Amino acid sequence: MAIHGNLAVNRDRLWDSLEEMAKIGATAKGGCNRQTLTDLDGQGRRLFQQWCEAAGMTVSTDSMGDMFARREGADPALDPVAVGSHLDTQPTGGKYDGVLGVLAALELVRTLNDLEIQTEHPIEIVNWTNEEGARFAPAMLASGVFAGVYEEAWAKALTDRDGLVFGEELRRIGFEGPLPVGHRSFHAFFELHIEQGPILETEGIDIGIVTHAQGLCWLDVVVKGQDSHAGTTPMPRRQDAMVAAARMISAIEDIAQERAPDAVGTVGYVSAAPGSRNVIPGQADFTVDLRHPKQDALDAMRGAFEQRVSEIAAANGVVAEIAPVEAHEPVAFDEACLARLRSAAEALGLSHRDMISGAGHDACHIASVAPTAMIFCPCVDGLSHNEAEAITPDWAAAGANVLLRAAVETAGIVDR
Ligand code: HGY
Ligand code: MN
Ligand code: MN
Repeated sequence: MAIHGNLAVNRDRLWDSLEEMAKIGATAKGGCNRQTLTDLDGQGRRLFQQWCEAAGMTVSTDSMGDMFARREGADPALDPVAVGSHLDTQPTGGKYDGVLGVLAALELVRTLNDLEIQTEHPIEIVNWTNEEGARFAPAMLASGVFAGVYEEAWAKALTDRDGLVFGEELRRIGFEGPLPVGHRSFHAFFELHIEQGPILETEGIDIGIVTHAQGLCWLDVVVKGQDSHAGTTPMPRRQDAMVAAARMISAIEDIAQERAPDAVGTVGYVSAAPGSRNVIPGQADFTVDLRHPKQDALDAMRGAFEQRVSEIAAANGVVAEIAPVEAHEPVAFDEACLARLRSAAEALGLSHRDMISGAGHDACHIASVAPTAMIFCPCVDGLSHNEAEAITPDWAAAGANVLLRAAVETAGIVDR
C-alpha cells in the first residue's frame, strides 16, 4: 500500500516530549546530566516506559538494560523494524544527543496510532544502555554486547571512577531485565541523531544520510615517575610524571594535526597524583580518543602515539603504560536502508547529502547484526557534548518524518 500523503509527525508533540525528558537531569546552563545507570537515568527510563505504554506498546528489557517498546504488526512472526538511540547523556551533555532518536521513534508510533496505520512487521523502539561511555567506558557498551562485540559478564564488571560496578548500578536502578542480550533479529534498524557537527547547518541542508561512521580508538595511559619535593629536587634529577604526560598529550595534538582534515585526537581527562602543589607528581593518568575514517590511517595514528610515548618516557625517566579501552573499525551502513532514507527525504521535499559520522553510535554495532542506517538533522553551530547543544523543532520534525517514512516503508503497511 502506498505511503499516505499526510504521513507526518506532530512537531509540537515531539518537541514537548523532548523538553519534558530534558527536565530530568537539567543543568543550570540548560543542558542535561543524565548519566547512565544513575537515579536520573532510571527516572528518564521510567518516563519513557510510561509514554510507550500509553501509546499501546509493550516494553521489555534485556539483561543489559536495553529497553524494547513493541508495537505489534499484522504478522507477529516477522522480525521487527527497530528504531531508536540512547537516553543517557554526557555529564555536561545537551538535551538532544541520543534523546532525539528515541523520542522521534516514539513520535513515529504515536503518529501511526493517530492515523490508525497497521504495519506488516512489528515496530520496536530501542533505548540502548550506556551509549556515551562517559561513566563506564567503553561507549556504545550495551549495543556492543547485543552485537556480540563484548561479553556481558565483562561489561557488567566495569567500574566507574568511584568504583561503582555497572551490573550493581543496573540492578540498583531496577533495569536489569529478563531478556537475554542479543539473540533477537531486527528486520532493519534506523537511528536518527543530531549531526553533532557543523556541516548540515553551514550548507543549509535538511537531512544527513549517514553512509559510514569513522573508526575510533580509545586508550588509557598511566605515567609513573617519582613523587619528590618541588623545592629541593634539581630539575635534571626529576622523574616528573605530569611533565611527561603533558608532552605525550601534545603529541596527540601533533599526530592529529599532521593528518588533517580527517584525523581527530582528544585527551578529555587527565589526573595527577598525589595532587599537592609542592610535590612533583609521581603519577599522571590520561585518556586518549583517536578517530579517522580510514582504518589504516587510524592504526598509523595509534602507532605514532605509542612511538612518541616510549621516546618521551625514556627522555623523562618515567614509565608509561598504554591500555586499550575501545576500538571500532569504520562502519559502512546498509545500502537498501540508505536508499529508503534518501527516497523518504526526497518524497518530503527535503534537501539531503551523504556524510560520514564523526561520532560513534549504537547503529555502528547494530550494523553488524542487522541492515542498519542513520540520518542526521542539523544542530546549532555543530555543537554537541556541550550544555548549549541546540536544534529547532522544524529540524527535529523533518528528521522524524524521514525516519517515519523509511521505517514504515520497510515495515510495510497493511491495506485497510
Ligand atoms: O563518543 C562518541 O562518539 C559518542 O558520542 N558516544
Ligand atoms: Mn549520541
Ligand atoms: Mn554523545
